[in-house]
Amino acid sequence: MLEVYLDPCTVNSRKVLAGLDLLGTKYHFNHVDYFAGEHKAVEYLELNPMATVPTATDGDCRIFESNAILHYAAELDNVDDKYPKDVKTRARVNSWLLWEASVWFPSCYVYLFEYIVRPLLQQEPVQSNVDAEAQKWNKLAGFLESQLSKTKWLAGDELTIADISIAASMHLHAAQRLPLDKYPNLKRWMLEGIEKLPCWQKTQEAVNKALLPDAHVNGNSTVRATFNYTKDVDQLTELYFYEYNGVKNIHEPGDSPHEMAVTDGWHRANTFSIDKEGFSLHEFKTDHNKWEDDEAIKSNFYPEVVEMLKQKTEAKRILVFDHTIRTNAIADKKLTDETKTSQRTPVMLVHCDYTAESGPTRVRQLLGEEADDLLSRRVAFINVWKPINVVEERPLAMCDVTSTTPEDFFKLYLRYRDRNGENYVMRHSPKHKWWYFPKMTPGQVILLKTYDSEMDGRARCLGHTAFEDPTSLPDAPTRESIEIRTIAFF
Ligand SMILES: N[C@@H](CCC(=O)N[C@@H](CS)C(=O)NCC(=O)O)C(=O)O
Repeated sequence: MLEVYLDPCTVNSRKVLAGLDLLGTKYHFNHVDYFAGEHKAVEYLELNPMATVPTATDGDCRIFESNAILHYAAELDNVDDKYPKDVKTRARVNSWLLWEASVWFPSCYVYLFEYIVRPLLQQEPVQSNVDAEAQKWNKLAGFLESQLSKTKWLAGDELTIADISIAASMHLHAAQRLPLDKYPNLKRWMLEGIEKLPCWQKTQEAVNKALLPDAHVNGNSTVRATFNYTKDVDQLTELYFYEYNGVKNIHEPGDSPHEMAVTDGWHRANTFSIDKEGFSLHEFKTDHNKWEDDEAIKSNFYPEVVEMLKQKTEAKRILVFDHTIRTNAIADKKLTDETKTSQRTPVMLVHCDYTAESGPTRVRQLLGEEADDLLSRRVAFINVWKPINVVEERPLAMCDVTSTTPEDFFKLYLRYRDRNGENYVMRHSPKHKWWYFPKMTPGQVILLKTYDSEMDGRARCLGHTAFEDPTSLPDAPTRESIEIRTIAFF
């Protein structure tokens, strides 16, 4: 069986999926998550050291070029019409396939990158890059136009894999802003030929979902909910974790509730990064299921978290130092109850777990003599948030760091009987952009950056909170989740 390794939203992967469908080839699909960088992971590099998708294998045969995968499949299944054996027709098909890989794909990719990839990365398109490519792209499009003014498909009057190959590079032609109106035959071939093919239509949805976020943001994907910000008053903001009768007029956090829009992040789930937005979402499977057993969590689950984080962050060392299980089964317990247990109710307060001071302090508390050396290099605190059941109520929301400024954060002093701590709470700003992942499953985790020593413009501090989702059903099962606190040393 042919094994294919690819991400259906990328140009050359889509080419292979649509092409294999057209050829009727059976294959086994292996998802390589491009936006999560899985094509750069060690296991994938063993398969394809060029770190590009797609790759295919058949037994000991490895094929690392998308067009070669289609050649192979056509030969394997002896599909004579889509990759004709007739020498002259085959030469025409091969010419287009080689032309596609060497000049057409690189030229169309400039448009794809500037108008689709950059906006996904929240960057402005660099128009001068498109302008510099335009003359070449128009020359290439003119060549296609001339062929398609003579024949229905590229290699003649029959559809071949050459058509799928050439179409893949321009698969998002509208969003790529390719000037097709100037090329009526090319446009006719694409809109009335390619886009009507079942193999093409079947492969469209994955592309739209990953690359055209706005096409999927509909009225239902943004809800309005109350977020508990804190008023910045002329007084310290404090939270006592014990009954301290001697203190009067304490300014407690969470006294500035605001209704905010919170957007479903699933349509671009693969694109969030802990260094940019301050959080990221990943698939993460574990066999561990003894969530009531703290010792088992430490001995079985912590090591899996360490491995996953090493892979996702490229940190040299990961220290997992505690965890909290959140469940409403203990909802009657006040947030400030004195308790040694690791079980708490979801926190309904916009906050970030560390401040610029408390991050390094925590490293010193936990690592003693090693701390000075470790703190001389980059250190980041990353929380790993994992549902234990499907999240049907009180989801976690993240305040996109690109919508915040350092001035939005101020200190909350945490008063314990035997020590003081501090974290950040946030003042409200209408500029804040909130994200959440409704119905997130136990097979997924969110990484939250709660401190970073690096001050080069990357995300340092992520405001987050649980919130009451107004769309949750009244009888929705209680949300249960685990949050693991870690430090990454670089
Ligand atoms: N000529 C190769 C090109 C493969 C290629 O460049 N794939 C892109 C995705 S469409 C990729 O994996 N790029 C790697 C990267 O962006 O890091 C083929 O046709 O398979």
